[in-house]
Amino acid sequence: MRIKIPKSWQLTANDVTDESVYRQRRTLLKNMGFLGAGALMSTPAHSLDWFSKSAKKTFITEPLTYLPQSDKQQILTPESKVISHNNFYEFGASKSDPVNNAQSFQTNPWQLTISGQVENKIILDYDDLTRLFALEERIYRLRCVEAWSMVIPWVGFQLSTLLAKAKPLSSAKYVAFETLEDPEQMPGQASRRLGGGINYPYVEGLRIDEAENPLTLMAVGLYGKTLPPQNGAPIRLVVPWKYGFKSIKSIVGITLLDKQPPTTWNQLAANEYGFYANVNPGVDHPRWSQASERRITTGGLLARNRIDTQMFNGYGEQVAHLYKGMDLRANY
Ligand SMILES: Nc1nc2c(c(=O)[nH]1)N[C@H]1C(S)=C(S)[C@@H](COP(=O)(O)O)O[C@H]1N2
Ligand SMILES: [Mo]
Repeated sequence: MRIKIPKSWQLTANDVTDESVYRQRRTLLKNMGFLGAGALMSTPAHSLDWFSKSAKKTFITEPLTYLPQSDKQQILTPESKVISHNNFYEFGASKSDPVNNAQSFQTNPWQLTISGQVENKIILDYDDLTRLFALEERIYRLRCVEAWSMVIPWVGFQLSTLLAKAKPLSSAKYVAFETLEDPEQMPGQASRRLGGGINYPYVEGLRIDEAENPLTLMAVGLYGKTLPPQNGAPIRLVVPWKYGFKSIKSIVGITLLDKQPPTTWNQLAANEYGFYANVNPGVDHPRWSQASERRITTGGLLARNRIDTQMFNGYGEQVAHLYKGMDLRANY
């Protein structure tokens, strides 16, 4: 099932100015077998196994750029920053820890189980994650609660297509997500100090209508390549209208529930991190303002990269209706 997104949001890569978009686009097309050999040189930083294996399946060849008007002239966050400035506390609590500590993380074999209040329980293995779904490339903003943001070309599929295969029962009102628990591979789980005091596994949740919204993506790649471990390989959630912590990485379990599930950051500091976590410039974090953000771009001291934060991270047209009548100050 594909739900149409309003036209104003469906742009092609030509609407984004950064030249690297085109280079990356060509790399992706080449890997998918659409460009002749020798069309360009590419030395990918990480494995392309999934994409080369899935070359024959349906793939929307132009990326869908889901950016608000104010962002259309913005450049993509360079790949080098997307894969080196991360929050993934299982590999350490500082932004440079994940890239340094996650490189030998084993993502194959993998098992993702969809269970709970469903008609069909589903278990997907590593190959299924991309083989079973038509992959799309989508450019989304992602804003961290710590007030930095990026613009990232993700590769993935709509969570709604996976949920539809599992057939949620009418009693299913929430979707809970769980990250792998493996302290032997994840130093932050082995040491409370390294792991920022989180009780693992990392868990997240969405209301079922949020999970089924067409913007909610299961990402298996970025910049046309298999997802690097520090960004949540082999499969992670991307919910672009919510603060980054909702976009849980390296998922092994999806459970349909009749009640709201606990979430990691809410358990750690309930007054700072709510269940909804919708990007909202009007509701500050208790310790800092949420009115503006630092867009991570090509950087440099002279980069003018402080921008106003937008309600729902700019995706109000797609999601504001989900919260009609709700007090978003109380449900932060
Ligand atoms: N399992 C897990 N998922 C996680 C996190 C984490 O620490 N553990 N950090 C979250 C936070 S706070 C953010 S901002 C995003 C960052 O995603 P990125 O590193 O791909 O930009 O991942 C989210 N998903
Ligand atoms: Mo975050």
